[in-house]
Amino acid sequence: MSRRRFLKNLSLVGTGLALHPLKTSAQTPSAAPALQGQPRVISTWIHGMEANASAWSVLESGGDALDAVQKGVAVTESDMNNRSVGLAGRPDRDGHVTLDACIMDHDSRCGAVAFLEDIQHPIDVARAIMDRTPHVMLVGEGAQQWALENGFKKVDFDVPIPVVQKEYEAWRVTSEYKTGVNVENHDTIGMLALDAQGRMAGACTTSGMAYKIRGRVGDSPIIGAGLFIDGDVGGATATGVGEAMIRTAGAASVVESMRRGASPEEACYDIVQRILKKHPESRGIQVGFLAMNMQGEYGGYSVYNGFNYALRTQQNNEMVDAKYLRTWE
Ligand code: SD4
Repeated sequence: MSRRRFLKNLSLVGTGLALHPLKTSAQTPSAAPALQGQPRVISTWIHGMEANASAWSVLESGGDALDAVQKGVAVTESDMNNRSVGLAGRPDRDGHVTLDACIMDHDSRCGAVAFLEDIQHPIDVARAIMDRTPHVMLVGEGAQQWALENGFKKVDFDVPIPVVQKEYEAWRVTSEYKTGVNVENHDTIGMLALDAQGRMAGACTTSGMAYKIRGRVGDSPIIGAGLFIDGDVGGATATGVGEAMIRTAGAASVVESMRRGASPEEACYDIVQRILKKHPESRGIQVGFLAMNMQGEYGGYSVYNGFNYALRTQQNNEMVDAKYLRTWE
């Protein structure tokens, strides 16, 4: 099975290269260490270290993975230096910061909020929608109205924050819009946690692509695109250009690959391959996936180099470089 998958994947790499003669550094997936029976948490990018620390405080005291991921990503939402998660993020092209988030557990319970303004913790709103409504997702004005009726408050500082407003005004001079994700704007946080009782949960939160069209919603609040958990199999989350994840039901596809026997890293590799196949003009499009199965194996894979994730277990507290297909030119 493993060898067949590997050969099949290699032939896809070949096809991709023939169509798109980009510089490639395709790396072969390998099995991550299994850590059965112990809690663990992984999350996207360097800010994941701090977010994991908060999630870990829940996990190490025997807490619920769902509480852990909510508490973990809320740290990044509060970070006033983060330009693509939370209210210190960059605005849309009309100057409004709009937030997207979702949360999901091993029982397929989930909540999501999109196009939300002026509320500091969209992940808490997503959790509240999950816990207190018969729905999965609320958006925009209606989401804000529901949140205010349910105990959330609007922040009392200026949004965009002054430094971001200044940058935005400079951007407006040219108003050049690129959907790229690069070293300056790759900060969405996606987190997956497995607790000591073997329950898995995930969370994803973002202010989305900088200077997007007003009303644009990416993958991050969409169950199945930016995040998916199935308690029989495992979970996956994504970062990068959200349109690519939505077009391929990215996170759900990763979970389905694991269901068919792929390791987490192989499953992430599969979806990265599929995205390239479906996106002939994929030059400069970065996407990165993280996955974990119910046995505690984990892995990641991205289109371009540079994607990394934070790992916290009883033994580890470190950044891991994901494998990738291509290097930036
Ligand atoms: C989006 N996926 O809104 C998000 C952006 C992102 O790292 O992940 N940036 O498309």
